[in-house]
Amino acid sequence: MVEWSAAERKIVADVWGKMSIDEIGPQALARLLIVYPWTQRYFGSFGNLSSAGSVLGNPKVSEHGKTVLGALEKAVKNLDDIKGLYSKLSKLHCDKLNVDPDNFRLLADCLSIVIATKFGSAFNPEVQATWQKFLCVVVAALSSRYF
Ligand code: HEG
Repeated sequence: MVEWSAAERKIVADVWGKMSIDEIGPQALARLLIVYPWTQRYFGSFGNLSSAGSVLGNPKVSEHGKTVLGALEKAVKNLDDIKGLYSKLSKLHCDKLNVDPDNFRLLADCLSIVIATKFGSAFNPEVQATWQKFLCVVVAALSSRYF
């Protein structure tokens, strides 16, 4: 069971409070699909992903980016049981979508880069350390069905 200090809880809530799901979600998913193009294999129904421009302008990518961040918001609000919260989602990604779990970490990294770009110096090492811990727990929870 993961322990969260009061300071860590505050940092996670503060980072989340400064984020817009509608802005950050699409950007993070688009980055994943552009920087790690093999991740496109899971999104065959999303239409044109053939260039960075088409990924960035693809409405299905934007919509799904918002869905992913919507799920992340639930984790922000349930820090003490992210594993339980994501058990069904992990099953879906593992059993049905067959997503390679390495990709969860790649998306988490893309998300951190998008946030760092947006927050600038406010995303200082202490904030990053806590945010990284949060994403680590999210990735482990989403991967739980695989192991
Ligand atoms: Mg996943 C569906 C969350 C990483 C591929 N993803 C979903 C859904 C949620 C979600 C909430 C909708 C579930 C439903 O319909 O019941 N995904 C989610 C999170 C993260 C993640 C929180 C990581 C932080 N997903 C992820 C990655 C890939 C992927 C890395 C592939 C590289 N997800 C994926 C696909 C679908 C979902 C292919 C189905 C999309 C669709 O058909 O609309």
